[in-house]
Amino acid sequence: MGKALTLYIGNRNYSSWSMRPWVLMRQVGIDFDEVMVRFDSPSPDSGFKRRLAAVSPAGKVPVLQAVVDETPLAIWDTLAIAEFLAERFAGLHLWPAQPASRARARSVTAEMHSGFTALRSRFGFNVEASLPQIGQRALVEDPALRADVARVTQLWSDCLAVSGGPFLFGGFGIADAFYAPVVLRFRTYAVPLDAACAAYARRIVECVAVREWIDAALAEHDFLPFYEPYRSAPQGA
Ligand SMILES: N[C@@H](CCC(=O)N[C@@H](CS)C(=O)NCC(=O)O)C(=O)O
Repeated sequence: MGKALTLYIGNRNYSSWSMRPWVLMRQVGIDFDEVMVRFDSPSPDSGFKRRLAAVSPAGKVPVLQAVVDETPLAIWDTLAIAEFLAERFAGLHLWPAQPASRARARSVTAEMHSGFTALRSRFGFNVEASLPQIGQRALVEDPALRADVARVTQLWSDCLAVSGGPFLFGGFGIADAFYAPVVLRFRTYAVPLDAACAAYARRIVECVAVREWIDAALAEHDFLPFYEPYRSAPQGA
């Protein structure tokens, strides 16, 4: 029998948004089925779009299929999915229990969800790739990218100083899941980090769920040129 929750995701190597709810649920022990809808082309009538149209009108991953009041419901967009999970699994404290911490956690999560456009466009999500030279050049060339990186690291440092760690608000929660793909971007493009941020990035990569995501991404061996502005072939090919 299927599980009560089904998460639709894209290719692990390329889909940073899919990674967020997947890692969140896996890391805190929420049981779910997974369906991968593989990206095949950027075109509006791609196989990806056609398959996803049957699940969600937004045509993007991730989508969480749930049953609410005995009725099947598709919840799309990472923030809506995170909020739904926080309500349904209130005992897991996916948001911090204390109101001021919760407001801060919501702020940094929303900041990730709606911002950091330079970081997202210059440092495309690519788990398998190692692009230190591209990373260095982009940081030298692009002040908006430098500002995004500085803001992320300042935010991590501030949260860790207040909470005492090991994660942004103490235990692993929604805010950490939202920044986990940023940790992997920093790895791909070898962004230099101070000791506190490097230690946080290491703790994220050592999370069982993040490790699983990385291992599965490496096993995909997909190469989709429209997601690869910096390479014409995978490393070692
Ligand atoms: N705001 C959305 C963004 C979702 C998103 O952009 N998903 C990408 C994959 S990471 C996607 O489905 N792209 C395929 C497309 O737009 O055709 C969220 O938070 O879930």
